[in-house]
Amino acid sequence: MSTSWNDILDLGDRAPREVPQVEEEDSPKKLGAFSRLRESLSKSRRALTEEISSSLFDRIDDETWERLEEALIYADAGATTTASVVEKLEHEVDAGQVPADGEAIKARLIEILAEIASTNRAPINLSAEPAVLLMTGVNGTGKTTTIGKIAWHLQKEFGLSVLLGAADTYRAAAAEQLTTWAERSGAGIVRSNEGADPGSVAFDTINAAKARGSDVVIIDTAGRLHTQSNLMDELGKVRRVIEKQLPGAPHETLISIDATTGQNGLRQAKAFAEATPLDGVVLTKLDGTAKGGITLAIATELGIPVKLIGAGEKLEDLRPFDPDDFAHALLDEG
Ligand SMILES: Nc1nc2c(ncn2[C@@H]2O[C@H](COP(=O)(O)OP(=O)(O)OP(=O)(O)O)[C@@H](O)[C@H]2O)c(=O)[nH]1
Ligand SMILES: [Mg+2]
Repeated sequence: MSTSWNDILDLGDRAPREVPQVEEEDSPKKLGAFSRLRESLSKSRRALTEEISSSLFDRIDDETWERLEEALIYADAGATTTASVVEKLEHEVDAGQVPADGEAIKARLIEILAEIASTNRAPINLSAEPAVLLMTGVNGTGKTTTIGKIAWHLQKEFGLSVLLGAADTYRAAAAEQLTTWAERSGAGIVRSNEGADPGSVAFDTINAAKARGSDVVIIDTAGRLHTQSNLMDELGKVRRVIEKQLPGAPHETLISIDATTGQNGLRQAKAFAEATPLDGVVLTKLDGTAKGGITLAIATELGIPVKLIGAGEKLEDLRPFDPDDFAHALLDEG
């Protein structure tokens, strides 16, 4: 079973609301969504499947394991993950735990990859009232777009009231972009002038949410400042303001990682993880890369679960991450 939006969101005790059937133009076409995703992931798939066809395991010798290793490295799974996957599979085949048969080995490989991708799996915690989601990540990785899409789902599909906070005051167009998404999704927005203190925007947003009784607050942050340490300091400040205004918040901190940047994206995430606790990853731009294996490296090296994946710029292209589907899609197995 695929992971649905219902599965990936922990909405706590909120009573389900009567949500009118969405019939807008931009309503995700439910039936087409999965096949679209598979199509978008085709580059990642091709990369691995060209190497890892069933015939790879027809004759099992050292070269088999070397080729599997190369394929995983090429797909950006990273050296640590690759070594542990290949070692495990080779051991199980040698020990006779997995029959020395191409299909059986491939099936076990998919299982192992899905297990890794399930590391620390947890839903997005929006159970508090109001729930605060803090969005972080390097510039251009898809923070604002992702916020817009999440807000859309929460408002239109779950009938929740969402308030966005434009705490990216560094870039002039940032608040504009977020406002467009607020209008589209029916969310409210709190914004200030360019150059304003991001902490004060976060402060005002939480206060407004409390006053209005909003269900969910989503805070957008800058992805670039003069220096990396400025960025991390500012993020820490915004977080502290949120915490002070609403003890226990932020309840969920997500980082967006651009899958096309591969191991570099992983390094960025490590730097963020040192500066602020992270609860989950949004892996974007999977449509533009052959390297979806970065999901596995994130799980092994950061221990932070991928919760959402973006495989395109349209609303329906942001999907809950499903480890099992992902492992199958990587190896092109239905
Ligand atoms: N192809 C593709 N493009 C995406 C995806 N997600 C976001 N984008 C595009 O990436 C670009 C940057 O996205 P933003 O949401 O503005 O990124 P950001 O992290 O907010 O960037 P800053 O505000 O500069 O820090 C936009 O053109 C998005 O449409 C995706 O999954 N696939
Ligand atoms: Mg942005």
